[in-house]
Amino acid sequence: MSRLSTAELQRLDSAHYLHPFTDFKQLAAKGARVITGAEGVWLIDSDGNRILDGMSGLWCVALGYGRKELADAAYRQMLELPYYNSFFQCAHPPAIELAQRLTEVTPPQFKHVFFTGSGSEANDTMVRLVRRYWQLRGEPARNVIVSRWNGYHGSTVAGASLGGMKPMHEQGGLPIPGIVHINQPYWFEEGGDLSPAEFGLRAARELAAKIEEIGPHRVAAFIGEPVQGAGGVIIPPETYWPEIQRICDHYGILLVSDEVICGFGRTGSWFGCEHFGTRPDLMPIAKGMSSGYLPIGGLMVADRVAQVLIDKGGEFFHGFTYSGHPAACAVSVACLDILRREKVVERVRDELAGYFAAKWRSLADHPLVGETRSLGLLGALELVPAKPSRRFFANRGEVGGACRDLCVANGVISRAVRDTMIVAPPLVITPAEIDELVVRVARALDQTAARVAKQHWA
Ligand code: PXG
Repeated sequence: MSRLSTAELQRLDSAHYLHPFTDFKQLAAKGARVITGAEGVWLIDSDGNRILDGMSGLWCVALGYGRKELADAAYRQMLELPYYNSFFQCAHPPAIELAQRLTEVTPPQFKHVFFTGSGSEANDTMVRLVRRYWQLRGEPARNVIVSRWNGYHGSTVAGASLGGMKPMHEQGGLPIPGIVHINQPYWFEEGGDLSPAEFGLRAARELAAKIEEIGPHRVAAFIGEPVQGAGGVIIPPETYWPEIQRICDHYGILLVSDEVICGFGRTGSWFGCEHFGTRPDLMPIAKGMSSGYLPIGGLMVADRVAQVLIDKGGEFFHGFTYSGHPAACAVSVACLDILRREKVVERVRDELAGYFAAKWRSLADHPLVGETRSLGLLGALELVPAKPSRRFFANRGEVGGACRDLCVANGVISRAVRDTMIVAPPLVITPAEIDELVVRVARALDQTAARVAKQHWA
């Protein structure tokens, strides 16, 4: 298949393949970028270009491409037992081993996991499990889950409902009942004249106000990403998460930390909740769990929740054909081995995060850049028409889109969320490759500035 020319691949692609999150008509006119190979942090496209993958695929390829050990783990497991399920009181060694190993790397309250095939399924599982928990506790009226505008929790019906992406809600009558949203802790856009610390408290206290509005006896849980990823690498002020934790404790509601992006070292801690000092009851996980080599996700369940589900008995009518898929579990175990052996998380925390932060911050001098921010190996730039100001371009999104295309033309993948440019490179990136990433983004910024001037965007 890869022997076909780029033009032929693009023709077949637009003839038959409906891509995720894509304007099909626009893509057919333009032709897809076809990626044919990859090594380390570098992608290779069908024309032989080498592109630095500043997004780790979709935030998942933490260990970089071409890891033979992960491929071998899948191969060996596929020969031994390619598939069996965990329904009907069955189990198999890779799922058992992974379940135990996950409890070694997650915070101490977690000793149980429910496996899924993706982050979206992990969040669907969360909704059903949280509601069952409160039923078993004799409080079935507690079924409302509070989430945030511009959060992202997946694309299934429950995942997209939990997410706060209005365009997703508009396509298909979402959110489903029992899911409500509060504002996000996005100081750059919504902080007004408040300091980040004041704004963080105000954003968190919207949770208390929402709980009072709904009725405390009806609220089951609050969900948030430690750092909003798809929403634009929104790093909340330091005051935000401690106040959220306090409010959850005060009202006795469950705290769900969606670690699909932040988990497994992305922030420089094993899990984002550890960086921000919260004690979640549930953690959806995926992506870095297998470094993206095979699809797998899960829901970590804290003891106080798991114990109710176990002690009260009765069947939990939920699960997927591929819950705990043996090959995916074997890859995930191998992935955890590498993370530990190579001290990947410690290296992000002690070496790479600081190096990346300094380099990334240097882009703040660029005339288009209104703010730089980073945490671990997550970075964002806000593109603005005038400095110093937190005002966005009138044609919001167009400048970001242009910058993203120019990044690719300069051999680096960065993602545009409206006019916020974001990166999340593999956790195994070297300092020299960080230099290269920043040089390429800087070049794209210069070219974007030239286009902004030419088009009189303001
Ligand atoms: N939770 C979070 C926090 C996520 O970021 C999901 C759940 C859903 O996971 P699955 O495996 O079902 O996709 C995600 C996924 C983007 C982008 O463009 C982000 C995600 C997925 C696809 C694209 O930023 N995040």
